Amino acid sequence: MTKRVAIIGAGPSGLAQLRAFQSAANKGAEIPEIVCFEKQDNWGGLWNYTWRTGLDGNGEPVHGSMYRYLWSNGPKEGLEFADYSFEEHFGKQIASYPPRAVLFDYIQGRVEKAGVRKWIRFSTPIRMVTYDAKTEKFTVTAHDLVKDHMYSEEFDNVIVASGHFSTPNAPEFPGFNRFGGRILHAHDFRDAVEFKDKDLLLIGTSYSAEDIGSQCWKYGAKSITVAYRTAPMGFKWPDNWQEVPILERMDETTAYFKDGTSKKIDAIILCTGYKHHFPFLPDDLRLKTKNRLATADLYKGVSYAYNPKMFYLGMQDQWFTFNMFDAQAWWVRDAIMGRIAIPRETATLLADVKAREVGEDAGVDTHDAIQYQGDYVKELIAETDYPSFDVDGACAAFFEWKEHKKDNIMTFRNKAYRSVITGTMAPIHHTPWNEALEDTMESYLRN
Ligand code: FAD
Ligand code: NA7
Repeated sequence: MTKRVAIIGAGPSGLAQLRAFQSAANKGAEIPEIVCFEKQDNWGGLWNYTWRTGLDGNGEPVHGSMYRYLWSNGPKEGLEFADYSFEEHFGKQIASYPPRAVLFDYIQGRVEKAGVRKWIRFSTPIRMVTYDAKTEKFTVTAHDLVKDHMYSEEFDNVIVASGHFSTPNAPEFPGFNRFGGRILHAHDFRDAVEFKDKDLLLIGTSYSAEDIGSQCWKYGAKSITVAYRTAPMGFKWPDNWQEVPILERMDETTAYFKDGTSKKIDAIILCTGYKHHFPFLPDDLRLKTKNRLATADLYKGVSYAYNPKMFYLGMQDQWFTFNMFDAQAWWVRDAIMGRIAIPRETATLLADVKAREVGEDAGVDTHDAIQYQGDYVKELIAETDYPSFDVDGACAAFFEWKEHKKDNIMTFRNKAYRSVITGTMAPIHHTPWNEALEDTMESYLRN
């Protein structure tokens, strides 16, 4: 009997998995039957933009955390697919920090070419997955939202690719109940124009705070105040931007910070990160991990140590994204197809996890973290037929990017990089990022 494999989610990770199986079939291999379940009505995961927040039209939690005007937060040369270059997709080299719509188009181009849409059941969230040790099968329960019909099917393997930047970590601060302005989490941020002429308070110091703050600054916020728990971001910010120690309390109009200072505020955005959240998984299959490079309990970063027939993609914190998901998907495909053997003993699998944690913890700075994840990508690629590419070249692009951000946080997106896949240099974008208020695909590609 042909093996059956369930993939949960058709974002970049799930699509990498579909492409991995299709590529093996293309080379003449007999592949398992693949069923990908996607709760949204289109593919692309977070890159599939929605104006919605809260619950969607079906009453499901909105997955999307991306906003209008989002441009890639790192150079595209760090995420390029090794089997599908930007030049192949766009017919020319393009600038290095594409807006969301451009990256969505690129992700979509590869899977359209591969012809894998037929494997996806859209508008179908997974409600539950169970495992029967006797039959060694998973039972996957899905909800067809179009027919409003729930059903269960059996699978030999399950691959969870449901992402982990959609369920907010949303702390409460004293006085939030009294504050008269809007309080939202980054997950619900959509359009910076809403905050034009406003005094904004952001809490958190990572990507969301940096980028949402920058968007709001670009589209005319009156001032940006960022409250940090551990340390400020420390970039050279514009004059109307300040970093302050953590918020102690709010009243109707004003924020009071730990250093005794205060500021009148119109709206608060919690840029406090996300939770790994798998409401469709029981205790024995559910990954519990912090957002880190060496995830808990995943052998080789993908195979669940307590049931190695269950896989997770893209659960790491991410410097590398699309090409790392590819490296993982090719490896998982080969494990499922018996080309790679996974050790049987749980202790051996957990020892691998421990070694990865020690490796990550040995790093002292972001340079080490980037190299660590680059080395992980290399490790997986070496074990499959995913086209090898210059991963160290991609690391070098990330190192340069970090320097550009240090030089000027509002101009780093005006820089260009060389593709590690085709060797071509990207053009400098026709308009500096802070002046490019119109960022459709048509306007971005007009180089
Ligand atoms: P997701 O993109 O989250 O896709 C998961 C999919 O699973 C979704 O389609 C979802 O609908 C589906 N799903 C979830 N639950 C279920 C269920 N129960 N049943 C069925 N389907 C389900 N990365 C970059 O490389 N560059 C960037 O500039 C960048 N910017 C980002 C900006 C923001 C605001 C965020 C939040 C992330 C950003 N990322 C960026 C990182 C992002 O995580 C990856 O680019 C990528 O989207 C991860 O892909 P994924 O498939 O693992 O997860
Ligand atoms: P991250 O990278 O997980 O960062 C979360 C930030 O929130 C980080 O600065 C934390 O501060 C801060 N945080 C978390 N909890 C609190 C509380 N209780 N109080 C104050 N500050 C807090 O999430 P992002 O949303 O920025 O980025 C996620 C992805 O989205 C990223 O990969 C990008 O691609 C886009 P800490 O430093 O721990 O003190």
